[in-house]
Amino acid sequence: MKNTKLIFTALAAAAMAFAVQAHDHGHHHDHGGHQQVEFTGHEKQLSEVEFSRCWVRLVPGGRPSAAYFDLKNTGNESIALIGVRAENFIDMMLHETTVVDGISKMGMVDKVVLEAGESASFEPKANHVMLTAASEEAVTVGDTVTLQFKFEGERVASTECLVKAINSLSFES
Ligand SMILES: [Cu+2]
Repeated sequence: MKNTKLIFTALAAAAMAFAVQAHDHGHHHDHGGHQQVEFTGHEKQLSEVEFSRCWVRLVPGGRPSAAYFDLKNTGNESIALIGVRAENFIDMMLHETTVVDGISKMGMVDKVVLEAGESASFEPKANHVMLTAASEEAVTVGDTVTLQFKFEGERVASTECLVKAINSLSFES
């Protein structure tokens, strides 16, 4: 009986440690069973999309960082962003932040659809790419990293992103 109690205590401690870690980003994590999108390497280039002002807010210590950018569908058909990856980063996910009853929550986004000509901004307190540096040495403030995005229809596009310090608020500041 005593052993059972010990196991429960250990589980509770682990759950709390995760909650504390998630809170460092200022949100609550909800990863409810979503799969990360696979990149096969056989995708075709999507040229009808334009990325700009991409930057990464680098959080040290193996904790999740976030990437922000603007994108525009420059084509005549709708496009759907479904995944992202970058060298030297792990656990990359499309996320959105929503505020419910004054509490900021974060959850996975399956896809972001842009109609022809439409633009979208990934920015603090809204949509963002969650990503974690593969190691303390892998990514440094001032680096330029390439984010590769996957779209429905086996298409990919990429953009260069500036790695900025944890206290940065936007691409410019
Ligand atoms: Cu997030």
